[in-house]
Amino acid sequence: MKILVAIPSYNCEGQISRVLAGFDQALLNRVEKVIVIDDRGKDNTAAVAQKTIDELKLAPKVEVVQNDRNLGLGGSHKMAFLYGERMGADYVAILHGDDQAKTQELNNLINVAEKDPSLGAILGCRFMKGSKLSGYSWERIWGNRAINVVYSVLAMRPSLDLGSGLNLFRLKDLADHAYLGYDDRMTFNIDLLLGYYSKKTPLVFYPISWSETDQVSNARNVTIGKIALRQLFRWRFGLSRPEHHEASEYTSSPYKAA
Ligand SMILES: Nc1nc2c(ncn2[C@@H]2O[C@H](COP(=O)(O)OP(=O)(O)OP(=O)(O)O)[C@@H](O)[C@H]2O)c(=O)[nH]1
Ligand SMILES: [Mg+2]
Repeated sequence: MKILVAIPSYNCEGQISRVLAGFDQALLNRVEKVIVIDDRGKDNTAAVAQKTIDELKLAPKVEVVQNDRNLGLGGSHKMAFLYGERMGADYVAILHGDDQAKTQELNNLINVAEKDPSLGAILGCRFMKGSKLSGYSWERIWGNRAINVVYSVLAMRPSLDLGSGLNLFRLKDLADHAYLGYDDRMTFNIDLLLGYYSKKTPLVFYPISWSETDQVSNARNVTIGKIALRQLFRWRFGLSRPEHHEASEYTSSPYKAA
């Protein structure tokens, strides 16, 4: 089981060290490679990540790459999936660079994939039995829960989280590159989930911890909520409109410290 861990990071200089400190030798032994993806934010995420890698002696398994332009959260997923494909990985794990998830809980998702290799995705879930939320506003909790109910009813499948910051994806189920047509911004995971539903890809939700401490929130909840409902209704009535994108748009380069 060859796993690439990708850490999409945009203005995460204050959190990325904590995320990287979560990679102990035992976890590193379970993965092939870890890339911190600096998505061209305005801060020193890449330099701070590189300094942490040097201090914790995480190289060569852990390295920093910079997207060749700001690709967005969705675009960063696409870049990571293509990167994983090129290196012959079986799975890509996505871990947000803002330390809202717990790096060590990646072990739990890998355990599930090892137990059941037929699963196409193991999705970290913030809103189920066993999930641990801290510092997360009740508006966001109930806003997410409400949309999850609407999704579960219309998709007729339990939809317990539309996109957390800790997930494990099997590349075999993504070989059709349908994801290239998905949103490049904050609702990529929603398009991906609906795509899995269309393809009847076996997937599970797994409880994770999720915290809000010193992160700068970029997510515009109401806007994302509206897009989530619009995407669901388009999907339900067969009116989904994939965007036209080429794989060549999603490239990155190894980070070179100045
Ligand atoms: N906002 C934003 N985030 C990006 C971008 N590229 C990568 N990311 C990363 O995508 C992840 C999710 O973005 P967040 O803004 O934290 O969104 P969120 O976690 O859904 O919302 P919060 O709970 O407010 O943090 C973070 O790790 C970001 O660093 C980008 O272009 N814009
Ligand atoms: Mg976040």
